Amino acid sequence: SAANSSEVSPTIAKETLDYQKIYNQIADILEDNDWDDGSNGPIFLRLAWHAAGTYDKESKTGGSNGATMRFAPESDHGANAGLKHARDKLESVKQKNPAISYSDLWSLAGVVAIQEMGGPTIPWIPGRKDADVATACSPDGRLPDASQGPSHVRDIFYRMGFDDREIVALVGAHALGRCHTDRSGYHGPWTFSPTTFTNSFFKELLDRKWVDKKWKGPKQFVDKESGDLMMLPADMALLQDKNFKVWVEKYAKDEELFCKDFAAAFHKLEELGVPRSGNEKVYHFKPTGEN
Ligand code: ZEM
Repeated sequence: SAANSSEVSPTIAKETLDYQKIYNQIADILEDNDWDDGSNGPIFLRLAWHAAGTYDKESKTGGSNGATMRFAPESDHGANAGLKHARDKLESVKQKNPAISYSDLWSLAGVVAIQEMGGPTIPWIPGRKDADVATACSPDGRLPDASQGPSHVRDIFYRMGFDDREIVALVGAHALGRCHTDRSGYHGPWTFSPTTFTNSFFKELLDRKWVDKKWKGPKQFVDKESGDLMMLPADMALLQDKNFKVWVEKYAKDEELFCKDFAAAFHKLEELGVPRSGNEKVYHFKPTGEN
């Protein structure tokens, strides 16, 4: 209320956090992982994406502000299976920096993951506030369903406010990480370099012959030649739709363009639903290799 805000003492300096230091602390635990491909980078990125990708531009609900995935029912949504590993892993950084909100911590972890795995610099702005009640949880069904095709993918990302070009750029994150049968039910990595940020998702998608995987699991694709790589039905949507495919082809040819478009789209994703005045300081972090 107005009365409350006027009671805030101007003599109490607002705590300023050293975000590069927190960035470095997250970078320090990135390889504290002895399963998967030896990196928490991909799952930190998936956490940041699932926190933000619940945004609905019409109702202006969802998004990374609030960190509502800490609470059931959102923590139990099928799409979020496995993300507890990432939330728990980041707890040590929260303990060292109690003043950072979980919502800032998770979105910053997405930036650290991308940059430390060799991706572009992602501009980042702090100031997200955690919701303290579970009633603020996003409804289930806002994140994309991997079993669906182009129109579903488009509907989901248009709801957040993205266009076709941004959609394709964002899904290029599937250069990183893998699917886990005990989480999503799908299996395998998209690329042979799942801990390095490259445009290889688009190259593999275009260049390989993709066939139905013969197994008892959900419908997915496997590359005919090696049998080691995978695509989700929703990944194949980017080839099936001609307006998506234009961008798959551009990004497969031009990694610099992909990195530039991805950085802008990912920054936009992390800003969805976060109240801003326009005067905020924008941070550009140095990868730890350059400190
Ligand atoms: Zn993903 N993603 N994603 N994604 N994703 C998975 C894993 C990862 C979709 C999807 O269903 C799945 C974006 C878009 C879309 C990452 C980042 C981003 C998995 C496997 C599935 C099923 C989960 C598991 O089993 O562990 C669909 C349908 C998408 C849109 C059409 C966007 C956008 C992303 C970031 C910008 C990442 C990094 C992973 C790997 C996680 C890991 O643990 O290795």
